[in-house]
Amino acid sequence: MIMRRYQILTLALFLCLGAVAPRSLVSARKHRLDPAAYAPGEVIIKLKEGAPALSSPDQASRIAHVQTLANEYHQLVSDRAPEALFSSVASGKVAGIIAGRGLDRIFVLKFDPGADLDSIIGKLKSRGDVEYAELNYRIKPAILLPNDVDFSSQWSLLNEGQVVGDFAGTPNADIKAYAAWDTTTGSSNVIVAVSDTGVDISHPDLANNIYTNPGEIPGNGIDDDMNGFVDDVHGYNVAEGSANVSDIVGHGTLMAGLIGAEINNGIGIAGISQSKILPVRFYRKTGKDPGDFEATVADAARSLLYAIQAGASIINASWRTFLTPDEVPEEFALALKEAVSATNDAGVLLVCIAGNEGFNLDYSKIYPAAYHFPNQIVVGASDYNDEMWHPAYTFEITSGFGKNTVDLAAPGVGILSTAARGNCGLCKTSNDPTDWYERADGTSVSAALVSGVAALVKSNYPNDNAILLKHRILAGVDVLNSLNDRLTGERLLITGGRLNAYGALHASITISQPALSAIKYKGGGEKLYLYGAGFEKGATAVVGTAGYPARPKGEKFLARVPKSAFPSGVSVNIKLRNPDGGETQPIAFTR
Ligand SMILES: [Ca+2]
Ligand SMILES: [Ca+2]
Ligand SMILES: [Ca+2]
Repeated sequence: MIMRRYQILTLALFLCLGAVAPRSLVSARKHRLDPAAYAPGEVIIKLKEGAPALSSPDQASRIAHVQTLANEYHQLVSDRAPEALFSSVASGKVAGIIAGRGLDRIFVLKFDPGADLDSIIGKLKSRGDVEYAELNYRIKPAILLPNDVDFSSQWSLLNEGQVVGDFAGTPNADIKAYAAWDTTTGSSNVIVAVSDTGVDISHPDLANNIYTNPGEIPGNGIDDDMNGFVDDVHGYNVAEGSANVSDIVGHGTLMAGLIGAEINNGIGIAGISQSKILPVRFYRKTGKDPGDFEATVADAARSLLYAIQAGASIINASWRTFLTPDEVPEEFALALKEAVSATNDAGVLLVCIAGNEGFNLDYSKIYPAAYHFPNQIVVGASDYNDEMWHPAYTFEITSGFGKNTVDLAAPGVGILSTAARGNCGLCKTSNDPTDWYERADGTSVSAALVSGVAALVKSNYPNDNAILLKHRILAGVDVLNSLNDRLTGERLLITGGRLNAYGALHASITISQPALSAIKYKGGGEKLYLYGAGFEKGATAVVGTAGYPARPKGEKFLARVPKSAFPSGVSVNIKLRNPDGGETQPIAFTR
């Protein structure tokens, strides 16, 4: 007995140290990055507004200018020209957001892989025309641990206490999907982007629920709908600029099945919402081996922008930056942060993972989870007993957590989903369709379940913006003591709860009700003034479908909005959105 108590105390001390230590390590180690954490020879720069390199109107000469700029510091390798973060000229809401955030001023410079990037970045930062310069960090999908345990049902959707692996589950430790489906099984008008390693779009349990771009003719080499992407019929491959969204790892196909595998088709599994899956692949293959693939922050940022452009309401982002928390520099991955802020501007829900390393995200920052934009929802993994995902017989936790950072938990252990077919890490080579499924563990899985529930909620409340969807999901959770720290009883999650699909559909939420009485636009200064009542700090001016940060200026709020958001003679709806998701009625405005 005494021995046992001693062990528990030791563990408790260890856990405390684990929670506190990373802060000091951040400053001590910030310059000793693992070379695997960033793309060799690549630097992301954002130029300041009015930088001479931007003066040329066409993209090719801008790129040439940027190359000249880079050449001042290092001889570029000739076959690796700089790339604009967004090479194509997008239209509609993305154009407004890109201009508003200055995302069109971001470029990826390509130096010799052996170049001293620290020194180059230092010099670039000291220039008057450079807003920031940083490494192009790598991204990884949350490691999935394929789980061969054979059990017959999808316990996460309905848990009747069945045996899961070596353990009996707890009845009702599930997300109440069956109850939710009495209300809705999801609308095909809702698009969920799977920002990932690709999706096997011909999988028989997915094919009918894959998004089809109505304006694009496949395979003719023409951008028929003029959205800036050639032949993007079923999503897009932003890493390679092609229509090939096939899954090179198998991760994205698992996510797609959890969100939207076809229900009642007599095969396989039931996805949560019968909505449309938009594959956005941002990983590229780097060799023939199934493990040869990679992606960077620039690729991930492009995937988020493509998803907005294509009209997604929800983006499943089951990936994180490659760094370990003790390597996180203070000003880290600003280009990714700006792309995430663009998803917030666009009012798209971004579902993020808490990671599979047991980090306390309040201290150990992984991204995009730790950015804290209002449209982000951060998900940890729970098990079939409604405890945080943990190894058997220990007090450790495998799931990321954080009572100020991680919103909720969702099932993430032994979850069955669709497997991609072919030669890739998690792919199936069998010809038997009943084999085209796989069990997996991880916060990736948990995030996908939240994305599926978000799609159900959006189907039921089509006018909800991302923040309201998030409110409903968080208000609907089952708050459970079993999710708290098993030693101290302390909360590990913001809500202290596990996802509940039925709860999300039926929760009542209270939001602010701001009122817009007038607007004024001064095109010369790109200033939009909003007058009214009930505006709150952190509000967004929504122009058409694009959002721009609005700040208090005396009694009114001011947003900087480019003239391009107001095409001359065209009526545009303007409203204000508070950080809690409450929106004013729109005012129609014609410049
Ligand atoms: Ca197109
Ligand atoms: Ca085409
Ligand atoms: Ca099915």
